[in-house]
Amino acid sequence: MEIQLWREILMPYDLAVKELTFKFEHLIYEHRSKGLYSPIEQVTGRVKTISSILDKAQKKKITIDEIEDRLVDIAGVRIICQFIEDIQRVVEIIRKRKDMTVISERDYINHMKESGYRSYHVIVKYRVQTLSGEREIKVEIQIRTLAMNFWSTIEHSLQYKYKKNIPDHIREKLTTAAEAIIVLDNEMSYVRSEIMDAQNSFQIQTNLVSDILNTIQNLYRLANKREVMKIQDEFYRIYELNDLEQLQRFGRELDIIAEGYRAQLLTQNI
Ligand code: 0O2
Repeated sequence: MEIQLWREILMPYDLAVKELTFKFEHLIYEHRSKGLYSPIEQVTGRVKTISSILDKAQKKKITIDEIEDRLVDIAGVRIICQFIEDIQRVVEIIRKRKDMTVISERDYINHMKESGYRSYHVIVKYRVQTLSGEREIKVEIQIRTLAMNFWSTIEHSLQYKYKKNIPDHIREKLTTAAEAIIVLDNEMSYVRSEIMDAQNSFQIQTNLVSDILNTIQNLYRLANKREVMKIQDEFYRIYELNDLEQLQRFGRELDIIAEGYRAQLLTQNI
């Protein structure tokens, strides 16, 4: 098949990967802007290269005509979570979504592959709109922890280096490392609530500081400059105390002050 034709075939897959990557990234944004812990830490996506598609088709004895139907990972999205518990939360989110339909799931976390590979795979159908109309694309979503991703990235590079024939002594090391990853993920689960609390309060503080700075900036247009500078100095003083409760109280008081100035301006304009 001509390269140009391949490019055309892969175009809707590229669109599906871009749209889904954006949508999952937006979920991170939504969680964080509400001061909530996001079960998704990072999202990446890729369209399989033509040579990798042909290699896989050859290995699985799939003819060129059958490729789009039978290769389910031409479009791939990878979702990285911090903790093993987050993976099921992400799977639930995917199952509930109206813009994609789950076709199948594979749990390589509870059923680790012989290689030591662990990840949760969900194959979904996803519709994209292209110049030639609507297309339904299969996308493989791989969901794994940061630690699982570390292992599989290294192992994938070694598979590539050794053309899938990784020497035994390296295989053994990879098996030991895979076991260490299981221990690491379990250990991290124990401290999950501690870490989540710390991250949540950090996110709440970040959002709060950004709101306070916006309000102060707006006050410069409404109020006397000297008074706003006094408010600003008070903000710096409280910020340095590193006490979220005091910062929240300051934020509430500032809102009342800003509201007062806005009301004053309205009465002046009547
Ligand atoms: P690439 O280069 O990542 O695209 P099957 O349906 O069982 O006949 P298939 O279709 O390979 O076989 O499905 P499977 O086993 O679920 O694998 C799908 C993808 O998961 C692979 O795609 C890899 O991305 C990843 N994967 C599966 N097993 C391993 C493993 O042992 N090590 C690593 N690092 N990744 C794995 P590709 O096309 O093999 O590779």
